[in-house]
Amino acid sequence: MTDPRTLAAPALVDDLVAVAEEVARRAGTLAHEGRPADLGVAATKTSAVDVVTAMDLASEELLRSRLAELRPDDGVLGEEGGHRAGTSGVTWVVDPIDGTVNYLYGIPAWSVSVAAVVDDDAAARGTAPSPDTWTVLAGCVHAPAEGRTYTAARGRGAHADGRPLRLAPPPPLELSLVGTGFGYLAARRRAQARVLTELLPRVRDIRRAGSAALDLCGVADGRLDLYYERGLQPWDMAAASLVVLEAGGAVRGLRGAAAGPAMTVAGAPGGVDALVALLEELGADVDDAT
Ligand code: LIP
Repeated sequence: MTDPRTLAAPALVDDLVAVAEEVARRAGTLAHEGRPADLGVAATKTSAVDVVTAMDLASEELLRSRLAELRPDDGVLGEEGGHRAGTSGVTWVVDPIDGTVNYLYGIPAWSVSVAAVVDDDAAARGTAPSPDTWTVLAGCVHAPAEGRTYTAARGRGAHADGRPLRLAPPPPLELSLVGTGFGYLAARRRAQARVLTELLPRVRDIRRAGSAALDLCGVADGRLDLYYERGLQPWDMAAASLVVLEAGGAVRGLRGAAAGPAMTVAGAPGGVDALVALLEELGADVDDAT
């Protein structure tokens, strides 16, 4: 049994966040400085618009090899390479390029996301760690093209380029700037568009930046008041969810569930309560049939 309290000991989480930042910066430098002028789509996943570039693959390969050097007994769960279990109780959850479409189009809003988690339930099941049962111990979201780096260690606070982050009290929903994102499948996007149509008149405005990790970090540093998205993968949200929590925010799902693929809502606690209630009323955690 991995006691998160032991693994969350200050000395360990400080070590883990230092490793997270070191490897995220290395992969970010590779992707930012090594981006080829003729970058194209190397492969697609769930649809023709769910793309992978050669740099996604190269970034994850670098993350995995450096983590193996620094933390050889830990597991890894990555967007492109899947899950490899470890023996230490710690698993690294990595997104080599979050915001791949932005990266492909030369839009700077993309990031490398690296988190260290423990998840005894998943280990007992022999499965990859999951947002509904994991404890995130440390994380880094590094956005080299935007010149921003977010870090968080459990119980040790969240920082943006070394500056401590603390959420302000939330504005009322009608004065809130709300971030969101959309899936890659038409049936989901149709349902998401309907929810957006109902939500837009009831908030200050909407922003769709294209990187969940940077959207979540935007909540922590005040560039957004709230964020919601249906369909996030564990690697999209692992590190940035800790940044929000350590900045005093809340990260939740709907109907009492933990944040995860069904729905992720983030912001100051009172603001999250109001948005969750509205998203539940709108049935925002359901897709169209086809
Ligand atoms: C992206 C997310 C974004 C979402 C996109 C995509 P990827 O992750 O960060 O919030 O709206 O559809 O899932 O695929 O670029 O790693």
